[in-house]
Amino acid sequence: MAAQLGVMDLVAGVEGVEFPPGTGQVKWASGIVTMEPWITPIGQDGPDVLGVRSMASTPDISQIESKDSFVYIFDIRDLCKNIDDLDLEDRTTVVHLIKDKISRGIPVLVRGFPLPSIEWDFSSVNRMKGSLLNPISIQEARLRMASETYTKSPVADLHLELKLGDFIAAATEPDSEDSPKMCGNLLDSHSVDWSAMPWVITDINEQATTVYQNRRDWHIRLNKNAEGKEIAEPETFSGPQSMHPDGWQLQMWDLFTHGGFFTRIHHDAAGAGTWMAIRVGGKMWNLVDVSQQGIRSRDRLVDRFYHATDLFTGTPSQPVPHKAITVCLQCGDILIQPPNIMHCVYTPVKSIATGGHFYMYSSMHLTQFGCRVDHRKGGWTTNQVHPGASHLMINMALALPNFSDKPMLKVPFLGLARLILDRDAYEPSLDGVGTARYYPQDIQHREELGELDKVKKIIQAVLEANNIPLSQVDILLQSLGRDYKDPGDEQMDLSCLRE
Ligand SMILES: O=C(O)CCC(=O)C(=O)O
Ligand SMILES: [Fe+2]
Repeated sequence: MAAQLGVMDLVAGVEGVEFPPGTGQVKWASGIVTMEPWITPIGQDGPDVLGVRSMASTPDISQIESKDSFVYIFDIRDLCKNIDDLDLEDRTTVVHLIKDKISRGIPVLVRGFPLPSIEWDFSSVNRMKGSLLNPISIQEARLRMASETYTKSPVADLHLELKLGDFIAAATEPDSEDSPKMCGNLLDSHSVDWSAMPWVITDINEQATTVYQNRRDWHIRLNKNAEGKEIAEPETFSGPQSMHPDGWQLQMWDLFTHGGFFTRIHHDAAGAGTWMAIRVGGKMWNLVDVSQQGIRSRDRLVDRFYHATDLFTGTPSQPVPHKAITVCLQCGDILIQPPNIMHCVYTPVKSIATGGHFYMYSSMHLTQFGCRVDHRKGGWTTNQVHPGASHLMINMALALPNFSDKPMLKVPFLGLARLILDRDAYEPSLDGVGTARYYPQDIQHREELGELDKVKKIIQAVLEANNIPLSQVDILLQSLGRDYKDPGDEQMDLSCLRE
């Protein structure tokens, strides 16, 4: 695929190879032409085709003046003297800029950021993932079409199990009666090779920093014997020692996607920020900024996120005030999404992307709202549950004394306070699938409970030192920021945590 002068050819050589002969094409607002999704009901345009045509008609980022855009774009080479030998001053400037935008709910597109090159072939994927025989579970477009009617009914299973190598081969296998072609997406296969973690991301992974800072703590609640007496346990290990694997796996993963796969509109789960870098191929990425205009209540805003799930589906929806923009992501691009940004994605050629989730103190008000959306409507608005996420948030609160010498914004702090103090109000809803249940003896559960005792004290001490009564936290959180995305500029004084 050529990526010259910003014009990508996304159709050359794919018909009859990645796409069955006769697949239609669609022209996007930027002029880029791609193949349409080829999984459709016989003789009609299916929901994926309608969704992609609707995406294609939204303005392209290149057509919007930067002052009118809700996405912030820069080329890394314009902000750094030498990207091959980066100095701390440039690194600090860039990271500060990204954190500032993300904390305001503004997606950032970094261009010109080279990552180690890989290919969609057996040897490259074998090196990345260690085996082509490993079983994987993919989302498959034909199964989804069969299971989902794009009405608000529960989604039946759209997953298919196969070997990684067979999935890689299937991208270019022809459609035949004996073996129908598949169109799949392997999401969130956590990264083994971390060499492609961009430094702009390492420096915003604050959840990882805090797990390090808490390495000497021990807060595990002790088990009790039959008489209710605590059973002593040696503090053999210190620090968070029972992290759910998801807590580190969510940090970096690889996405392998067949040409023609459409991911419908969603926001990423657990109030996480997300980064995404293209390694092979490209993606048409539609960012949707749901507006709070005209409403004050956060619950009504949650309803807007719910109704926004009808956008780009070909199904009429309740009107949802929003802005939408298309970005054609290609190699060298890193898209960094704040929590809550809704997006739908079309992959017009076989692609590999590396990405991950992150949490930052300065965007905790966005995380708090995102978790609230998941709690009320998660079964519709998102495609994931992150069982490791709440322990990461607890770790961020636990590490607060380490930040008592740095500025801490008030609105994001209040977001974190709510997540900790009123945890049940933020449990993700799985719409009938059931919620995560732990055995009380489970070390992970006992550690979270012990840590919660501690972090509640930390949060309450800070609130008290800043003269904020508990009853005011939610009220302040909703009214201090003009928009739910606004972190404000008021600071919280953490000096009471110095000792
Ligand atoms: O690439 C895709 O199809 C979807 C990616 C995405 O939105 C996600 O991983 O959350
Ligand atoms: Fe997503």
